[in-house]
Amino acid sequence: MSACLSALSRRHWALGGGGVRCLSLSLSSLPRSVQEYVGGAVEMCRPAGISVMTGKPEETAEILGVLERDGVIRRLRKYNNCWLARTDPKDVARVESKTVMVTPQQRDALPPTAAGAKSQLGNWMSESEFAKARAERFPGCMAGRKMYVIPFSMGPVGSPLAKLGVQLTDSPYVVASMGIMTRMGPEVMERLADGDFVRCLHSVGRPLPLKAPLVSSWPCDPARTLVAHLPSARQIESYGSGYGGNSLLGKKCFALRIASTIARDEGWLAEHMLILGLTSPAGEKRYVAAAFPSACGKTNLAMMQPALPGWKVECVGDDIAWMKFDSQGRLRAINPENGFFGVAPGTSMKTNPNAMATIQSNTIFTNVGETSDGGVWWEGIDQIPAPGVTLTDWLGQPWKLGDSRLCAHPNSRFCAPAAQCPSMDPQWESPEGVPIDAIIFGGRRPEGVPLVYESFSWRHGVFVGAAMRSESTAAAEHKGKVIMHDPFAMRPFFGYNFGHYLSHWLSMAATPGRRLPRIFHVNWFRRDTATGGFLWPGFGENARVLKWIFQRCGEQEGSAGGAASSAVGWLPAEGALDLSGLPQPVDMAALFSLPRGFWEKEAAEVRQYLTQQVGEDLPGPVEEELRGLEERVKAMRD
Ligand code: OXD
Ligand code: MN
Repeated sequence: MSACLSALSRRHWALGGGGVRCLSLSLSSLPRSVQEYVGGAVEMCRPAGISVMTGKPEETAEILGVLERDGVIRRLRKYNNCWLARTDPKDVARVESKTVMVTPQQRDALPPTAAGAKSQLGNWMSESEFAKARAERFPGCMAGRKMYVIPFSMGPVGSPLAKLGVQLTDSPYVVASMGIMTRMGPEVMERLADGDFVRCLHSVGRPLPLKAPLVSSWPCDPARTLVAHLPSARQIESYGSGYGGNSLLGKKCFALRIASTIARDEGWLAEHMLILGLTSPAGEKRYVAAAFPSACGKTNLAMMQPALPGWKVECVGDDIAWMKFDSQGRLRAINPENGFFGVAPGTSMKTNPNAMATIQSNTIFTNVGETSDGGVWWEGIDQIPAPGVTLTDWLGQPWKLGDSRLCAHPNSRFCAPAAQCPSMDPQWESPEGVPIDAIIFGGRRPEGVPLVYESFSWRHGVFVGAAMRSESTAAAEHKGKVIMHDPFAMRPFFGYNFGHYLSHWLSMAATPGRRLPRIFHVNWFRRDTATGGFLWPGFGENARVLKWIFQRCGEQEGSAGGAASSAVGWLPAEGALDLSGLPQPVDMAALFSLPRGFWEKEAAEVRQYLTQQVGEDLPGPVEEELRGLEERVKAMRD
């Protein structure tokens, strides 16, 4: 046994069999609290070795070498340092049904539902059930594998808004991906010494020797996958899946579920939101944060190239925002991530040239198709393979254009460093965060919901967030297209009771002197009822909507200015939305119509949902806003 571990093992754990080898950095150089955490995990998981990861390029190259040797990734020779992983087809998405919050009382995690209804706002597991589930999974789960210790920061290292974590994992794929998605390195190590950290344990659940062969060289245990969160202990334990959303624990598990609990306790917000900077032709700049459920084009919006001459969009983040009011009363936001874990299908030079530029180097692709000249391919990439170039699908099978099955899995991903994106905002790593002027909620709504509207107030905006619905997505295990409730785009990511979350949002307005961001709702996806085609061109043309939002932020709150009041909120006044130079005519009447029958049904649906799912934990002010909508809809003319 090496010296670095012997001191630890004498104090904390005894090693059986051949002992543990300690590679790279010595464990004893880590703070005592980290050593203790690692010690406990080693005792339970019994790895064959430990590596403490420092994030150095040589170390990353070594990890990629291990993955290539084991057949987990293949080099994509068309690009620079890009790789393709194909997973076991049973491990391709977040598994919401196996994602649980472990709290002393169910009410801590979930509002009480109406009799007999199952909560749609997450899953709760009791502490005793979890202890049993853990004991059935983790003991010995890393046998024969190495445990990697990854100290990381969510947020720019040293930012007052950043938080630290330590992930222990037996997956080198996770190590390589965490190296892209988070910040690692000596500064993190230094800060760990005097700070608290979120404890993140992950195992693919396939100890060696294997009892059954791996599928696609991808270790996982889908039948027993469990992604558990213990918010009061600031702890995550994930077993059985190597797929990003379940295994890169800094992302959804830490930066949303655990962080939303920390944010509630500390008075800030951890949200499923992109952050972008918008600059007008006059050089004035505003930042907005926007919450969309998965697969609504968040990454495309965050990296948009505006179709409006003179306007500029710059990206701060594409998925998660941590936001806190500063001493001047401004809401400041950071992107806690350091990379993009974006959905590949649909990404092209037309839809997102900035993403396409970002993924030309240092990128790990998962479950996309491959071209015989060492490139990637997916549905919607908008590229015809050169003559003689053949294609392989995400399952490793030959594939031809026109085949009925998909070439790339609909939830296939690219994992790429944010710094490589040509449109990153100069302030994207600013430690104090960027000032947020507007918050946008949105969803994929084929019917009834106008292109854009503004809430009447912060309180009304909180209701608009609570009432969000969207067509379902491939990012989770749901099948088919249904309009699902997805309040604040956080339905799969709440770290605590949604009713209490709403109260927390309402409480942001209680402190005097704050400049509350204005709240908007957008829908790029309304369809023509006759033809079924989209009514709005989307993509770069969405800058027209952002321009209106920008202008509204400069007008007095509650004043008409460039807006007209409606039953749902402020709509752009006649002529206020810049339509100059639109490539094709847009049916504005259809895009902004508010069919009374639709809104009656929508309000009734929202009432039923909030009554059934949030019950007595629904804050009074949100219920009053719902009543306000119902009354305004009743007063609508046909
Ligand atoms: C994601 C998601 O992966 O929201 O970002 O599912
Ligand atoms: Mn997301």
